[in-house]
Amino acid sequence: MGDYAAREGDLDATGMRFAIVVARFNRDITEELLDGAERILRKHDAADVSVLWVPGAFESPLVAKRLAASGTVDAVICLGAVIRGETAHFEYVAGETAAGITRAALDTGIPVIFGVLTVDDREQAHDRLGGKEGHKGEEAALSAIEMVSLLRGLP
Ligand code: INI
Repeated sequence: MGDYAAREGDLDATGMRFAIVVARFNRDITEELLDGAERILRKHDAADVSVLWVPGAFESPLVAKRLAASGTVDAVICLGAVIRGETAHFEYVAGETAAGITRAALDTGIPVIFGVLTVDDREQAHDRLGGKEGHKGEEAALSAIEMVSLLRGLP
């Protein structure tokens, strides 16, 4: 077994600082994602949580990258909702948002979490807000805490 075999981050967010970048587009949905993420960060004793609103999910990578590079946060959580049935350019918005979020994390070395729902319709979105598919805002926050913890233990 190697040095890093079976290593996992834990969920103690004590002292951790987070930024949440949340899209105003489909705000009824993204506010619920935000509520879930904030609830989890509070529950796990995060030291600081800043919330930044952007017009749509497409704008989130730039803000996420700026924050991640600033040295002021340990992780960034991007929240948004892109609904296939309501946009002809779903693939562009969803795909470029995902690519940009990935790039922000890899360019900065800071976890940037993809908490963007990419769904066919509103019903599927609600299934992911505490319905049968869990709560994606809560899950995004848990992923952020775990990634900060894991990276702190790596060289
Ligand atoms: N932005 C979203 O966050 N979700 C969507 O479903 C969406 N649709 O349907 O188009 C959307 N578009 C706006 C986009 O994110 C940008 O704000 C806009 O293109 C300006 O750059």
